[in-house]
Amino acid sequence: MSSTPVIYSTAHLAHEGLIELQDGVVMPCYEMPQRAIAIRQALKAEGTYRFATPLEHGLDPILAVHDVELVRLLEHVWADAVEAGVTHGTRALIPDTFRTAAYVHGQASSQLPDSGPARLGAFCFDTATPIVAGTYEAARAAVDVALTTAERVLAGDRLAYGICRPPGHHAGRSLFGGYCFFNNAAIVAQRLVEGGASRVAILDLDYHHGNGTQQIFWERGDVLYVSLHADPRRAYPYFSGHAAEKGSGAGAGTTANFPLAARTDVEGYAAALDDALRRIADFAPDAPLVLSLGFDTFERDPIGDLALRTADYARLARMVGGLGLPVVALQEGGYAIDAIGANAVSFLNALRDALPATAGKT
Ligand code: Q9C
Ligand code: ZN
Repeated sequence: MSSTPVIYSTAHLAHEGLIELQDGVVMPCYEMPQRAIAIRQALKAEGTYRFATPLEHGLDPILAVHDVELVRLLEHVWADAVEAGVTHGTRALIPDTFRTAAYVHGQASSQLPDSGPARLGAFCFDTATPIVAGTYEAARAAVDVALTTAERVLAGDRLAYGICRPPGHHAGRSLFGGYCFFNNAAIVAQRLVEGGASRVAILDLDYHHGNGTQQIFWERGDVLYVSLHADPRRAYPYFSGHAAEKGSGAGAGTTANFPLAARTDVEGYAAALDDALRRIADFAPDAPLVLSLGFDTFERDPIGDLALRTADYARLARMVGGLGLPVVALQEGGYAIDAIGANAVSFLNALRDALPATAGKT
């Protein structure tokens, strides 16, 4: 039996925000280095995964999805803040003033602060996504992890897994937030299109709606975005992910959202996944499936309210494998540190076993 490639970079270790602001309360960051460390350790212990570091891909694949202004801001904001002396001895930058649609409405000026933390509020949508000295490098490395993972699948592996950290699916074209800076999955999907695919499907199984991925491909008919997530009527990110959102223009009908009730267990989840997978099969992708894989659907996740158990991930993975598509699996959320490794093993072992050996050759 051949082993499954896992792509991992240590660059994520330097991205450690330490605090986030939730409902006015200062909390320790849920999105912490230990997440990726725990997953890596659990997969290592399995003995059937082969680890590799990512290749550098440069900025072009990022700029194919993101506004250059977002990229440059993230590159320079920490150094600018240090130079301006506005880090106040704290370890993280979190914007405090947001340029929302309501703020901009009816005004002529679109001028932004030139640089520094004040500029962040024009590109960010929440207070959960702190920036530290190592954030930009970590976000760049996560993209390289994702692209390298995709290349393993294009080279013939039926499954490859990228331990992307920071995650990506909340990041939009000019927008960061939700612990995400660059949209790893969207960048991979775009790469597959540029490589000649005419129909790429992204399946998002994170607990939260991937508002960024949806936005990036909203008007695109060549990329199908399908997401299962907690209903935005009660759950972050609140402003997207309703079933009525289906894309527009050339992308009309190529977004599909499956909002889930609180405490949804594997039966309810599998029923929605069955519908979601049918949507993907009907779309007939001619590229590997891009899988945004979150384990914040776990019953004991500290910020989720769904009810999946470790063994359930194997059942769900077998369903995904039933598509018969090779899979580029990219880590998104999941914050139950003591279980995230076992959950990843459960999912990935079953997915590998479920994928036909020839899938990678299509
Ligand atoms: N009051 C990912 O799982 N905080 N991001 C929510 C709700 C942000 C989740 C607070 C959650 C971001 C990749
Ligand atoms: Zn999530």
